[in-house]
Amino acid sequence: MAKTTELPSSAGSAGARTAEREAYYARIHERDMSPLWEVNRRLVTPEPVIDSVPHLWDYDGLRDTLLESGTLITAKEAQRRVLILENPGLDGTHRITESLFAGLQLIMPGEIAPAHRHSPAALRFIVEGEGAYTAVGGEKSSMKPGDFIITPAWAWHDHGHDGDGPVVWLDGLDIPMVAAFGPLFFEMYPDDQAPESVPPGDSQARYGANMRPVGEVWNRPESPIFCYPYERSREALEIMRRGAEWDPCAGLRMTYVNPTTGGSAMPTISTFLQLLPKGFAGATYRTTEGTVYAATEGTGRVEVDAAEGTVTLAWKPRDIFCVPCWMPHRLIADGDAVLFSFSDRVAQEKLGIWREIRGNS
Ligand code: 1HN
Repeated sequence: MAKTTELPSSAGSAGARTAEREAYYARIHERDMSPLWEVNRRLVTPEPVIDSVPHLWDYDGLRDTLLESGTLITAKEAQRRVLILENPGLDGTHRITESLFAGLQLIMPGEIAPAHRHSPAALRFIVEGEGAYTAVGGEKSSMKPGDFIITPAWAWHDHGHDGDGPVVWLDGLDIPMVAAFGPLFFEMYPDDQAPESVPPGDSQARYGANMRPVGEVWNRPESPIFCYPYERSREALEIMRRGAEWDPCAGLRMTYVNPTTGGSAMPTISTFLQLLPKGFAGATYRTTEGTVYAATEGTGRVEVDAAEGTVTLAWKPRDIFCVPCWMPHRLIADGDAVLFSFSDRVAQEKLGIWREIRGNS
């Protein structure tokens, strides 16, 4: 087999490149080895070297183009009619941050996106339209703007649309994380839709009413609730704001939880909803998690201190933007504003690598 590793270049080298050393490197290369001391400064850098860049997808600007895909290909043909949000710094590698995939999915009235399952886990955050539904593990859930829906790893799922007008949602998947480990699996269901085996609302009734069925064991890593309606999450923020406990960096930020553990609703992706009050000017915040934001209410901007200088992304409802790993940033709101977001925080926490710096210290 051809060797894919390169001989180390002199950049990042620890010592002088003598002819004797070079000859040695060539010899060990033939034996599928390389000298750590020649590469370690690039292999493990003093600070993260991040390729993704802060970026915003302007929904009003891209909406016509997204809807055009509905005239080009059916949901069934495409399986999933998704426009991938490609981070401009990541070279078309189908990632929005180093570890996350994101896309905007369109479904038109009467369409079905056929049932399948895959090892990456997915989340949906509904951006526009009503009347569509998703079925996960045999349970149907309607989709309304602002709802957050989980499709766990390896769960059968299909989507459909019985209403009028286009329905669009943001898909977030942990594909790059799963790919880094290797075990990508995908399987089509033999029919377009898996049978409805559970009445709609069943998981909400079992686990979403501050109770749980006595004697029932839930030992899966994701939340047994797979739809978190916007109405309820938004109301929580509205009631909590009366306490005025504003976090200097994040305003009022809540994370979606698995009610059986109190931990993250998804095992690999953290999910959040936050309220920034009118005139909020956040303190500088820096975290190792790359974050994807979906703006739902109000307008504002984020200032991100990237390597090339400060980038300002001005957002309005339905815009999607991302803030990469370890870039200091500040959130600023004009009027009251609400942001949904997701990141790889919970995965990093499990690996013991998550960090944050609050303020300028
Ligand atoms: C997928 O199955 C969905 O089920 C959305 O809606 C986006 C991106 C890559 C691979 C599978 C869906 C996806 C996906």
